[in-house]
Formats: sequence, structure tokens, C-alpha cells
Amino acid sequence: MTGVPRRTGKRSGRLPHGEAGSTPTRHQEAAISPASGIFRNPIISGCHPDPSICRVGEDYYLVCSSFEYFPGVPIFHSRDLVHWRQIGNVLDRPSQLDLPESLPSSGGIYAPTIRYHDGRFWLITTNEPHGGTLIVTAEDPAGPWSDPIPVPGVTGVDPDLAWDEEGTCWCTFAGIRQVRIDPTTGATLEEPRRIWSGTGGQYPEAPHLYHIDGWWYLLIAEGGTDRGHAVTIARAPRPDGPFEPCPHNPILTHRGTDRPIQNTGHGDLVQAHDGSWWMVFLGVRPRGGTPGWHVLGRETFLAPVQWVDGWPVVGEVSLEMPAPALPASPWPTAPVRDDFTDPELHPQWISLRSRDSHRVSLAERPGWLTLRPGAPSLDTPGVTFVGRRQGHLNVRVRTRVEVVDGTGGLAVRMDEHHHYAVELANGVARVRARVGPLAQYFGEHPVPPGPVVLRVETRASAPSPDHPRQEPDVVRLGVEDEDGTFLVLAELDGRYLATEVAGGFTGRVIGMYVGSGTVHVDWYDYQGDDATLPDF
Ligand code: 6LW
Repeated sequence: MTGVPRRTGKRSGRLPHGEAGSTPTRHQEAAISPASGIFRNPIISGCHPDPSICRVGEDYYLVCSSFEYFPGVPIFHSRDLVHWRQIGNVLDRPSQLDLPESLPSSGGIYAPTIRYHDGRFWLITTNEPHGGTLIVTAEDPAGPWSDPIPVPGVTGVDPDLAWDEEGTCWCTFAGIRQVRIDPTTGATLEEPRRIWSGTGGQYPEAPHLYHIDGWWYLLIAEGGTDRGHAVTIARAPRPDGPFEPCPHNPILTHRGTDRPIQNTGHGDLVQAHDGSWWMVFLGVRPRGGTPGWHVLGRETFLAPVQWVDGWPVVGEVSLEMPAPALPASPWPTAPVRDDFTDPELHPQWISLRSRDSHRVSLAERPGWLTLRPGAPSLDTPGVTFVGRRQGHLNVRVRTRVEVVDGTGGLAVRMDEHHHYAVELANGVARVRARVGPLAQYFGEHPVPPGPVVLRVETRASAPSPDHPRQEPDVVRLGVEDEDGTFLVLAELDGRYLATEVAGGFTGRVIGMYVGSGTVHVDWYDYQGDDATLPDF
């Protein structure tokens, strides 16, 4: 790690996609070229784990876990399974999502299931550890979603919903246990029963139940969400069993391989409108030496599925793969810059645990995002922090902020104990790194009164087989001077902001925070690329 201030490229250092305003956003670059018929995995990058998918006609909807962040359960829309656009967050009102300050990081919202049934969207999820299982419904997947219906009789994570021909609703959850429920009231109609325990891997979880060609298929994950992760499947003539395991289990795992995508598991199946079958699932992209560190959290990937002798066979999973034979349906390119002139924050912005309008406001200074403190530092759970998931291996984030009578800045956050930040206080910018119980300041640079541009850049390290302890990436933090020159106050090893160090279920989020006084944010630029970042 170094803390020696040094100057580097000017603001004009751009990604290969072009100038600000024309760079594809993180979720719009999946298809490298529709004409080539190749798409790029992950289909939804950054911390978007535990994907669940449903199709209505030619439209696909996908949801993910959101843990301690508010709003909860990001929801995406696609028409070709490859290009995804976030259309909202399912739990976007305090009446739907209570994440108390006492909630530990990586607690909160786990593993939703989304289904379309009887003219409505249904979503079931868990607010861990105290909120329990809940169901919400909507006519429009973009919202509004209903207030939650608690399901107190479902006492495990990863709940699934499936309906049989008689209209009975079967809720299957980690364990693997199952109970019939009334999803309109949350009542359980019997004692939960154990229906399968997988093939011997730890943590049989993430069940989804499907009625396909006369069989009830039970897809689960086992082996834990780390390198041993796997997807296995069983089938039965009835929704409650008896389940016969697939003779070819696991149907998906990358355990023990040197593939660039690891931890593959926790999947959900969907039949496309051309009849083809696909699986969405989570995976990670570890980098660096041994044991490998993944810094973006668990991401959402896509793979084709063939049915052979009544069992699904998952095709090979790689970073670039043949796309579904559906008409390519890219979304309009979103701008690099959010200048906070919209009346509401874009759904990709997430806050820690809650977002009360006194602490996070677009109205207080129009055209600016204003943050007021909840707790004194990023080390404390109640801090006011508003950020976006890091969605690329290489990113450049710039933000113009004014700190009035206090402290605040731009942070790369994993949790309360793992974060790097460039902080403004008393006319000085400096970098603070917190790793476990240790905290250290780097660099120190006087800044003029008024708004200052803060910058964070990450660059993935090139593979180096001869360097068993090589870092996954390097994180630079600093300030820009008036002509846009980046003054690097610290260049830090990225491994300390990786899940393999921090633990838990999330990935990096990059955003603004306030410790005291008031922070006004004029704009936020996000540029990212998995392949290259010039001028780093
Ligand atoms: C989730 C479990 C898992 O409940 O991680 O990878 C847990 N699978 O199914 C949290 O995301």
C-alpha cells in the first residue's frame, strides 16, 4: 500500500466506449454484438446474487437479494434474457422493509423467488434474522408492490412458491422443507415436512419447484455459496415427493476447476418464448493469487439448458457464450453521469438500512443530493451512505461534493469493518482505510473551500501465475485539482475489500457518506469496463 500523493491522468482519460454520456451502463453491455450471436456473462454484474426469474409472454423479470441495503430486492426486465434493465426495487417503502440499525451487514433481505400466477406477480423472501418470511404481490412488476404478508410458519431462508393444478400453493424452503400455504393470508396449512436433503453437500438450500411434462422437479443448491457450490435436482410424480435424484447430479458446479467463474450455484430455470430452456444462477469472478479474491460480490449468470431423458443438462458456462436465439432487445444507453436533477433517485442507488428524507434529500438543494448524518463514521451501522454497486472489474468513479461544517466523502464499502474512503474535513482531503480492527489514514492534501471532485479508481491485476499472493485489484483514491488532474492520495491492495476477507454475502458498493455537518453532491460519474481502463 502506498500513501504518497501523486498526480496522474487528467479527467479526459476515458474508457474505450467514448465520452461521458455515451458509455454503456453496467447492465447494457451484455451483448457484445447482437450480430455475432455472442453474449457476455455475467448478465447482471456486481452484487446481484440469488437470482430468481419468471416469464410473462415475451417479457422476463429477474430479482436478487439486497441484504442490509434499502430499497430492497432490485427487479430487472429483459426481452431477450441478455440485456437487462433495472425497473425498480420491490421493497421500496419503509412499510415493506424494516432494516433496524442493529441489523448486521449481510443480514436483511435474502434470496427472493418471483413468480407470475393468476394474473399477478408474487414474490416471497426473508428478512433475516428477525423479520421472517414475507410475501408481496403486484400487478405491475415495476410497482407498486403490496405491503408484506408475513408467513410465520415458514422458518427457513430461500422460500419458493409453486401452484398445482388445483390451485394449492406449495412453499418449499432451505432444508429442504415444504409446507402448503395460503399465500393471500400467509397461513401455513400443515406442519412443514422435509422432502429432500440433496446429494450430501452442506447447506441444501435455494429450492425451486416446477411442474414440467408431468413431473415435479425440485432444483436446489448445495455445497455452500463458496467454492463448493453446486446445483442439484430431483423429481417426483407429486409436488411433495417422493423425490428421485437426477443420476447426473450435480447438474452445475465449477468446484475444483480453474474456470474464471467460480461458486456457481443457486439457480432458477425459465423456458424462453421460443421454447428453449435457460438457467440463471449466481457465480463470482475471483482474481489474484491463492486463494483468489472476488470483490464485486456474487453476480448473476446465464447458461443454456437441454432436456435429455427427462433431466436438465446445463451447457458450459463461460464469460462469452452463444446468445439465446431471440431478437436482440438492447435498452437505451444510460448516461455516465447522474446529476441528481430527477425528482427521485434512480433505483440503482442504495442506502444503508433506511432512507429517511431528512438524511437523504434531492429537495433541499435542487439539483444536488444532500446527505445529513445518522452516525459519525462508516464504522458505525447508522451512517448515512448512498451508493451504487461496483459492477465492473475496472471502474472510475468521480463525484463533486461540498462538505459543509463536517466530514464526508466517497467510499468503497464492503461493510462497517471493511472500507476505503477519500474524506474531506477542515479543508483537507485524506484517505482512510479500515480493515477489520485496523484503521489508517493515507495522504493529506489541502483543498479549496466549496465543491471538490473526489475520485476512486479500481484496476484488476493481470493474471500472474508466478505470484501466488498477487492482489485481485488495486484501488486508487484521491482528489482532482481544478484542471481535472487526479491527485492520488493512496493506492491500496483491493483484497481487503473482497468477500474472502470481509466475509458475508455482499460485494463492493461505491458511494457518498456524511459523518457530520452536511454533504451536498452535485453529480456522480460511473465508468466501468471489465477489460481495460486507460490512464490508470
Ligand atoms: C442464500 C443462500 C445462498 O440464502 O446465499 O448462495 C444466501 N446461496 O441460498 C444468501 O444470499
